[in-house]
Amino acid sequence: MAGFTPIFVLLALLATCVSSSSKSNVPRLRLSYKDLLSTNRSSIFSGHHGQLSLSTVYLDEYRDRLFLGGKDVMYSLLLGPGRSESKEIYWPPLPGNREDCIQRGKEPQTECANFVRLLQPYNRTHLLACGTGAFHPMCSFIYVGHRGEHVFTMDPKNVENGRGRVPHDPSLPFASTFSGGELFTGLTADFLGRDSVIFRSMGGRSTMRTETDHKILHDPKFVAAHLIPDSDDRDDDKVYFFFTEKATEAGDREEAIHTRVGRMCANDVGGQRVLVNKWSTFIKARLVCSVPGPHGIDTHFNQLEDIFLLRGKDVRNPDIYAIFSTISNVFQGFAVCVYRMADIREAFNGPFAHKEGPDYQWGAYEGRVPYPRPGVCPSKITNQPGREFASTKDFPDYVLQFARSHPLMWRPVQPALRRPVLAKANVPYKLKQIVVDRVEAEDGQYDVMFISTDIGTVLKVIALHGGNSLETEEVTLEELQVFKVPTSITSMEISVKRQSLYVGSPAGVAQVKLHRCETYGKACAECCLARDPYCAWDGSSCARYVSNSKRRFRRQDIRHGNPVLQCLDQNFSEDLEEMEDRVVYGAENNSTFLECVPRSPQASVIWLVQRDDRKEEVKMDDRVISTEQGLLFRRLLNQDAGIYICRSREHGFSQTLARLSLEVLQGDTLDELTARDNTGLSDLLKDRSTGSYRNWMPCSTYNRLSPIGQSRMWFKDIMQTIGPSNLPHVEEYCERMWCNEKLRRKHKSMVEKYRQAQESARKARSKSSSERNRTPRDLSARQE
Ligand SMILES: *[C@@H]1O[C@H](CO)[C@@H](O)[C@H](O)[C@H]1NC(C)=O
Ligand SMILES: *[C@@H]1O[C@H](CO)[C@@H](O)[C@H](O)[C@H]1NC(C)=O
Ligand SMILES: *[C@@H]1O[C@H](CO)[C@@H](O)[C@H](O)[C@H]1NC(C)=O
Ligand SMILES: *[C@@H]1O[C@H](CO)[C@@H](O)[C@H](O)[C@H]1NC(C)=O
Ligand SMILES: CC(=O)N[C@H]1CO[C@H](CO)[C@@H](O)[C@@H]1O
Repeated sequence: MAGFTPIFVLLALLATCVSSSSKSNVPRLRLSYKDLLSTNRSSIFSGHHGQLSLSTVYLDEYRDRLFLGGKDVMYSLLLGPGRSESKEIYWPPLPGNREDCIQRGKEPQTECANFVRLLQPYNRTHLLACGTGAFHPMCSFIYVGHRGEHVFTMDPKNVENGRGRVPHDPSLPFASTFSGGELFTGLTADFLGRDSVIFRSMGGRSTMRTETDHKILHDPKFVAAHLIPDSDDRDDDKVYFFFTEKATEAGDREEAIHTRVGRMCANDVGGQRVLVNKWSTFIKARLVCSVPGPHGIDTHFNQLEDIFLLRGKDVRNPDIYAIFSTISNVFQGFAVCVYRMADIREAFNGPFAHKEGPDYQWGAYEGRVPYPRPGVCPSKITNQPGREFASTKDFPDYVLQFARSHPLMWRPVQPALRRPVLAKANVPYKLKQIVVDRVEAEDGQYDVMFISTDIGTVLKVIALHGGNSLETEEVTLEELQVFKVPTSITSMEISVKRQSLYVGSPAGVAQVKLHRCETYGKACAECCLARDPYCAWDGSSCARYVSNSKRRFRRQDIRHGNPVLQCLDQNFSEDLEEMEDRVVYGAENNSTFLECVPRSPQASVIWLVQRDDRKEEVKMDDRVISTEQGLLFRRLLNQDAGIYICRSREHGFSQTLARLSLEVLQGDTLDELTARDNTGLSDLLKDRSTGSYRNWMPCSTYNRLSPIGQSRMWFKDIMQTIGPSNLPHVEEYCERMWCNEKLRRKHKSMVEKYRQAQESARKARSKSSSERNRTPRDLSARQE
């Protein structure tokens, strides 16, 4: 039964996609690596020596600096406008450790180096840095100076043992957060990577850890750790860990993996007789992210990939965004679920999960729960006269016994709206990291999600909720190809202050601007269709929307993207009637191509042909094919001549993209043409107004599309569809006539020489005529 579930979901997901819009999963705009660099949307830092092998990033918005940890190296980058200063610290393993690592059978390149994996602010002048130190974890303090100065130094002698703060193995996951001078870390803390544990270290208090017990942690993979206050009382502060682990409660399904949120009190100091120096307040609950399927069978996304805390004014109640995956033989799916702190707290305040004995089912614990209830912090509330629990050391033994035997809550945490805000099935990439920006727009707030993939791209997505229904509409605004080659994005930070993303991959770190409204186009309609909460039409251009600005004019329609309503009084981009016809020639019985590519892949294109005064839609068949790049005539007939109008349609809005006047050249003209000398091109093919030669065959895209190789490939594809027998011919023809730059230059220079010759002949003639003292009249008569 379980095996069927994914198929149900796949169908359900597909059904939702299809019902909203057939192209809704396609990004509105795709920007290539080159596009991003050429418009200054993105810039890349890859270290001073090429390969950075980036392993951690810490964004310091207060100091306006970005700190990077890589293989045997750390960097500090200044982020201010127009500043690109970087400083480096070389930090290899301690002497002997590299050799020891290799001797113990580890890989010299990928394991026996110091991979810096932790960079946390320590105090006003120093960062804490920890690295794997060639399987000998080590930590040190980095002097970064005060705000405004750019210093970055480390005392190489002042290095501490980093065991319990970062894993030995650079490939093993871990999560940590630094708070109140103490470091909370979830990791595997031994050489073999088997001792899974949550540690607290540094600071004045004794080191704390979890008990080694599968009930507490069962092969966990830690994803994130955050301190989230529960009330104004600092003693009530709790540290939350987000991780996946083997689900003991799933019973015989040994391989079942569940995602958890686990928490402990920051001020936990363990018990007096039981749980000495072990967490006494640790409890955990399941995080559910599932899609309801037909017949009440939900499909669960169980594997947690990343967590982002969207913090608002209320520090106690951030929204928690999570990426999940599910990977099976039948399908690979991803989902983003959002959790509210209130729901997480409710699960922790609910019943504990309980199993009476090996032959019993799991259920809710229905007996009396001891006081102080496990999971409650020693704080003002527990420290009342008569019931004085000022520290976990004061908790009675039976409380601690109950806590260690009931770490799991019975009720899982459901996402807001009880379903994902975004789901993707069988896409050719994996979702890796997420950051979210809450953006103020004309009609309310939108959470803009930036989601990175394992192929070097970042998707910018919003999820729209329908008025009264639970359905969400997912709108992918942009797909940014941040890295040139496909590479897995391993870290992503957002700076609202700088309006930038910092995107890390093994290849380096890219600074990418959150928005560039001009990219959407120069017309109100295009700006409106973009549906980007960052952008609005201000009366003359598509520009950053600022909610409190006094500008009267702002047009934006994120919910519906309806330019007809928004832009009625605004001029549409290039108006149909004003658009000049472009002349395109084709040879009878041969193939020809009318190019027309809409700016957005979400738009669909229709072709109209105008003959005399009648406009009608072009009929597609085996001979006339509509392709993504334009209209292809596989064999051109005389009656195909006419004016072709390419119109795009998007979100109920249509726009004319091109008007092309197709002329069909008959056999005789062609023979004449191809038979001509090297200049090749008869006057017939000259643009009548400018006298220059036009690129009207598919080769025209050679200059327009980038990279060039790609369009050449595409051109070949088109030619393949025409049939292999004609391929060499058509290509040769096209190359010869229109794509051969040398030929064109040669022709141009010949024309130039011809002109010069004529000019000198004219001069020679006029000179001789004046010498002979001819009358103007004679001259003119002669010229006739
Ligand atoms: C990109 O930045 C460079 C240098 O700051 C500047 O010269 C160039 O004009 C910018 N290009 C665009 C498209 O803004
Ligand atoms: C910060 O910590 C470092 C390392 O312990 C110490 O040397 C330095 O004095 C501290 N700085 C401040 C301002 O407390
Ligand atoms: C629309 O275009 C016309 C002619 O090009 C121009 O006169 C008019 O000012 C434009 N209107 C707006 C609102 O831009
Ligand atoms: C095109 O094909 C038709 C029918 O096959 C033929 O009659 C005509 O002469 C051909 N024209 C040229 C220029 O080859
Ligand atoms: C101008 C041109 O290339 N014409 C070609 C059209 O197609 C026929 C048959 O495929 C060729 O013989 C012509 O040379």
